[in-house]
Amino acid sequence: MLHAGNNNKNVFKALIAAEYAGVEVNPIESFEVGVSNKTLKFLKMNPMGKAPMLKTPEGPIFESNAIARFVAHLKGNDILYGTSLFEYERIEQWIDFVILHLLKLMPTLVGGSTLDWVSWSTFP
Ligand SMILES: N[C@@H](CCC(=O)N[C@@H](CS)C(=O)NCC(=O)O)C(=O)O
Repeated sequence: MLHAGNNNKNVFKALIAAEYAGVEVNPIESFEVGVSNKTLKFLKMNPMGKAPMLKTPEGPIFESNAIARFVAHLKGNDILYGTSLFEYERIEQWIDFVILHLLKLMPTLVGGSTLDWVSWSTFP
């Protein structure tokens, strides 16, 4: 069960990975940022108090990239993570490149404001 609001940009990565990997991930429809993530129950699973957070049978996972990677691996590495160490690292290489370089350019590319720049530059 994915604890996050439906319009949380950090959730899309996990949902896209889930779609490609054939994994069912269900965001909690009633999740309300600023309320649901402040409850004691949520904080016990994720002391950072941030969404998204994935509740698995083995325990909770927070940080959207970790959640996306977890989902991508669920049905076997080769579906989204290649068939060799080299392929795996090439995939990791492009994930890091997008996170560390490309996403910072998004406001410029889509004409964002200074405020957008601040929020995007702290992404993820
Ligand atoms: N690095 C984290 C960022 C998590 C984050 O900042 N989530 C925001 C929503 S996008 C949040 O939970 N805000 C609510 C709050 O801080 O109370 C991730 O990628 O999961």
